[in-house]
Amino acid sequence: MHYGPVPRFRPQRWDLRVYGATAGDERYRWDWGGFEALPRVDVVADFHCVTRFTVQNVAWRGVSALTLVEAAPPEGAATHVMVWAEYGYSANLRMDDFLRPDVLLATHRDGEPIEPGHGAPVRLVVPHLYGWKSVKWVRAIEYLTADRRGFWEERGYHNIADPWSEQRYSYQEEPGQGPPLG
Ligand SMILES: Nc1nc2c(c(=O)[nH]1)N[C@H]1C(S)=C(S)[C@@H](COP(=O)(O)O)O[C@H]1N2
Ligand SMILES: [Mo]
Repeated sequence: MHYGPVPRFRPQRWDLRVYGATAGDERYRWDWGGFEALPRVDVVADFHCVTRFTVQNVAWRGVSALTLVEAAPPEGAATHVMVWAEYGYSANLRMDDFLRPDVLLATHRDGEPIEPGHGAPVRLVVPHLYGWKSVKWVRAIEYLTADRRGFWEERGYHNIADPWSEQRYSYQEEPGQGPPLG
């Protein structure tokens, strides 16, 4: 399930960038070879789609968000991240949600490279939040010092997206759970 076309993966052109509120205003960039050289983790997790289905016990493999943040440290004031995909799709996350140990930039699902329609070559997996936070075709991470709404969070979906509290829609947000809607 996604908005817009499925991008074609061209390894020579692909990169992953980290920018925004980094320590010392550094900018980071990994090309495909550099990204493939990062250490891998395995995570088994359920996947919760907002339209109520849950896929259980998916085996993901990829680079832990913690590994990426250690390699590209944020400044102390960074509170949130915006995860950017091809074609401008985005999702915002609290830094604490991004840094949960089972959050990863996945390259493999159940032992196979992720399929193009499911986010190849790299997708975010955030098992503890609704599926629209699990950005497919990730190309950049932006560190933020104030929260900002991503693609669906601007269009009526909940800013936090915790499935255990059924945080589906922005009208359910309590004061302080998200920036004002534009
Ligand atoms: N780049 C991008 N990532 C995206 C989306 C999208 O439209 N574009 N849709 C999200 C939504 S709403 C869901 S439910 C999941 C679906 O992931 P799947 O297609 O692998 O099941 O991807 C999420 N990631
Ligand atoms: Mo979704």
